[in-house]
Amino acid sequence: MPTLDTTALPPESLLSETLRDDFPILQQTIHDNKRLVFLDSAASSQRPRQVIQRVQDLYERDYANVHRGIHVLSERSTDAYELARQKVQHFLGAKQDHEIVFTAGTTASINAVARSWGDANLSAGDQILLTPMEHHSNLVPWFQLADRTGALIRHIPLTDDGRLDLDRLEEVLGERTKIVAVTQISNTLGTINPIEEITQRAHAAGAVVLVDAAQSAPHLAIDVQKLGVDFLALSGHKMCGPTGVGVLYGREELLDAMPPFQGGGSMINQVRLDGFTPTGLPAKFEAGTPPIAQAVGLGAAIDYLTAIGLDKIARHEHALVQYAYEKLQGIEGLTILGPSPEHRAGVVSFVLTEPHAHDIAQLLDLDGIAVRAGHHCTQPLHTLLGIAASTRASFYLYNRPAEVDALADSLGQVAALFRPSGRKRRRKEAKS
Ligand code: C6P
Repeated sequence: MPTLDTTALPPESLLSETLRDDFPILQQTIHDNKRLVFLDSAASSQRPRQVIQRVQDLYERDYANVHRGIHVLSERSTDAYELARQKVQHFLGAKQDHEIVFTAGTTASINAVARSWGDANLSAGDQILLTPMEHHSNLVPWFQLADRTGALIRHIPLTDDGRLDLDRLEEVLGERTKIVAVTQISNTLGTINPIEEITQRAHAAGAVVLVDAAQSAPHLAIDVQKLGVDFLALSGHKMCGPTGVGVLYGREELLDAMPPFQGGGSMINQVRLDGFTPTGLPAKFEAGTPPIAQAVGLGAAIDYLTAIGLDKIARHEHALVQYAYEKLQGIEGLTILGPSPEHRAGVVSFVLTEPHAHDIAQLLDLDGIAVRAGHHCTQPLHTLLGIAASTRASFYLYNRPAEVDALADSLGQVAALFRPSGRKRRRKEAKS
């Protein structure tokens, strides 16, 4: 029998029970009438009716290309698109709306900075400071930049429990460090990193700071001015918004000095037969037709999240994670990756002695539970931890304590099935 921690009590839900009704996709059953338990929001969240409806309304009433036509629909569409930019500005606490650039997502935003700011500011021997817990999107663009410029990659070491070891920051942060690129929340360990402290120390050393907010913007209140960050990247699809849209926030003076990273329509002031002059912010960085409906949908997602309150969402998820941590720890053979709940957000990755992460995910799926398995695009971190893969449950505002119970029950059964006694039973069942 699984050894579950039966003493852990479910937290009282801090969010309204009816909020879950906003998400039509969560109302279904799968695999012979099993209620869908969606614990894969770190990969991509679900979206509420309010967001779906807003995008549909735009397409049905107001849609046209933006900043181009002198006609009613183009004006309405442009107003909706620019209003979305202002919503992002307020959501992030940015000083100016033109510090908000719409991109295709976090990956696109980080690549843009590495290409545009990086190529203009780095040369051989300069240093790029990263961390071992970064997503590949916050590693590979910097490796490519290092290849182009001869810059060197450094890493902030980790503590044994999966936090950044800032006591050792001075070992890797020096006068040749040009940029510190760090995630605010690890998509694998769930660790919440102290961005304000990192930014202060990086600035004191003369480096700029880019924050990967793919996993934090959906879950906690962000104020870029208070944090002091220079660049910040996020994805709409992880925060109840549509796919295909993301944000690059950059401080005005940095964005102003950067060359455009793509050329085409909209980003020019004047084009001649032999050249061009770029226009100002933010259009300089939005070449071509932008993700109009997606940006408007992201604006609706921001309205939705702020009406509930990011602090309330963060507290709700923290209570779920605390509960999941207590319950899963009671499963024999299960190891949770990363720090204790007080240092983590709504992500719980784990390994079982047996079976492999992919098999665990498949067995959970048969019980209606959606989790992610693999290296979660953090291969260097998994290598550092000495594992090839892990299974990850991630929580969002629509998850409930009963879903943690379902996860723990199902996992307990998977673990029991693969213990030596369970294996004997499986062999017997296979023979009969
Ligand atoms: N992580 C996950 O399952 P895009 O794909 O551009 O929207 O986001 C990339 C990205 C960047 N940084 C972090 C910390 C992330 O978690 C992600 C996306 C997903 O963990 C898909 S791999």
